[in-house]
Amino acid sequence: MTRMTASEAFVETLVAHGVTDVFGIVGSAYMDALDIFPAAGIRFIPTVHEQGAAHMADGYARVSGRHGVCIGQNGPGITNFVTAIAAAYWAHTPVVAITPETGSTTIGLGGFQETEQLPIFSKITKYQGHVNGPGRIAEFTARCFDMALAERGPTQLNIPRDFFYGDIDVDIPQPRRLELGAGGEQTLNGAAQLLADAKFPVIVAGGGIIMAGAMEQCVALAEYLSAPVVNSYLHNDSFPANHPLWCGPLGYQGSKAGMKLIQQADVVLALGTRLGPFGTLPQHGLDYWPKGAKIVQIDRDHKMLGLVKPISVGVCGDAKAAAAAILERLQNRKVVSRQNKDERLAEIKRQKDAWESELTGWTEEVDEWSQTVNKEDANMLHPRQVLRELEKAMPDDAMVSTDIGNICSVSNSYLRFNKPNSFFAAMSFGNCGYAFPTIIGAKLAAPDRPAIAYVGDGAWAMSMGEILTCVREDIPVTPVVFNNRQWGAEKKNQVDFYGRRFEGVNLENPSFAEIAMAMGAQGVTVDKLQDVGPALQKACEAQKAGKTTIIEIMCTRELGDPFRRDALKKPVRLLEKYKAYGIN
Ligand SMILES: Cc1ncc(C[n+]2csc(CCOP(=O)(O)OP(=O)(O)O)c2C)c(N)n1
Ligand SMILES: [Mg+2]
Repeated sequence: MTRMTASEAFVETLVAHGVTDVFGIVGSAYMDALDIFPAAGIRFIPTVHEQGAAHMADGYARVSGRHGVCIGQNGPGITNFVTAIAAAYWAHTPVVAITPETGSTTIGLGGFQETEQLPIFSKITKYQGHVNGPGRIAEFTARCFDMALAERGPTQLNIPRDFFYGDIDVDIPQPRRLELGAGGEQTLNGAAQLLADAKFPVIVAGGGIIMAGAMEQCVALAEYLSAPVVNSYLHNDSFPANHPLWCGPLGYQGSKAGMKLIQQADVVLALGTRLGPFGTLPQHGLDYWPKGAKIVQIDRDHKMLGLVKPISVGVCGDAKAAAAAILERLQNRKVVSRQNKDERLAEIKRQKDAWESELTGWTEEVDEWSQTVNKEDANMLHPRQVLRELEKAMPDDAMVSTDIGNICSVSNSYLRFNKPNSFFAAMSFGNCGYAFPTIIGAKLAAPDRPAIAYVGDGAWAMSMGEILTCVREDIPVTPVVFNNRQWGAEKKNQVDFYGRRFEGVNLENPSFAEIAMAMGAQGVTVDKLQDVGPALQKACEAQKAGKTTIIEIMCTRELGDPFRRDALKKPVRLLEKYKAYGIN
């Protein structure tokens, strides 16, 4: 045991767990520890808003596989984390949110910056460590770091602010890494048997492949079975897009090829995916989920097995080890799909070719609303054409984050990756304002990779303050802002369901490019299609010189399919005064 102060024990535990970067906003609550960050080799990255700090921690962790760490002032600094921690929860990201709390001796008196901080995060963290005295600060700190990786999600380290002070005798706990296995013998054998008998196996490649580093094993298994592979919703980087078996993402604005192929499956291998309900909703008018197929699901979290879809076999195991174990069981046995692979490969090619040419020809939306506004917005760019140009100009090894919105959602069809840890969408929590701070965190963790965020204009205004973080901290990224002068995704509902009665959806915007320049970044406005690709390439090139460039793209107000048709109903009004509002 070594005698040290509680702050020293806390900081030494961060060091022992490999922490080199912490995002946050300065506060008196933890200043005693912050003071020694530089001497410990920890960089503190001050942000504009604590939500930004927690999103940055998320992006940092998602690209690197290491913890992302954020810290703030007790009370308001900590409540500002909430949305971003909820987003990290549904992205399964190992973020450690350090939440200094009001002093233990005055708790409950309603002093300054006091709120109960544990209940607020109880449903959006995998573990909450509450330090109950200076003597246990290192133990709880270490446990929060271990749990974030073991449970794959954010953890909270709550520290009453007076517990940073005082002398303690302590051994700094070293990281404990959980070693996961492939799963149980019986379920692995059952999975192999179903796959061996399958005539048309299809693999759903989930986020678990990325987190487990299982892409190679997934490719090997897919090749052995000659099985089409679809990405689970918003995990477009779970299987190499340049592989002939890749068929694109399922879910909102996903690949019709992938959907038409999985529709034909008699056995589906859901590898490293919880099969989230939003990700398998009908799309493009296709109710594609193969209800008659046998489903083999592999997830490291047993609570996800069979939760959303009925399954035939559930393997509780690591995606990498499980994929390898199943392949081993398939070798040297009769595998039906190896006999009929030529037909399936031809079908994959047919569906992919058809979808690619449909996408290429799909330059604008053809519904009545879109056609009407497109006449008025004749000097603006069609989002789909913009997205295709961005796709073509995308530099090698790029990392892309996407926000929530109509144009960002349509981008799902145009974002393809050959490497894991490249795509950071807002995932199931779906909060506007996710993409920009997240890519800043990712860039800090992977400074040599081009970093791009796709953001709608509404979401951009919510998050653009973090331009200052890019400029002040020299973290160069490239936000692409789709300026369509509306909260488009929600406007689409008013078009489809509420008789085009527009309430709160139209936006009057300043020049975002000029704002960016006033904040010390570079800004360009693009209103010609031929300028889209070069603007992206130039901005990514500028990242090498440390420059952040905002690319503001002037888009038409046309709108792609809505998020979900199942979630809204046609308006019914019974009272006379609201009668006119009963029309859609
Ligand atoms: C924090 C938050 N507030 C509100 C919403 C509801 N919402 C979903 S999409 C959307 C519109 C997004 O507009 P914009 O960012 O301009 O993108 P566009 O749809 O126009 O492409 C809104 C308000 C949300 N998802 N998150
Ligand atoms: Mg918009």
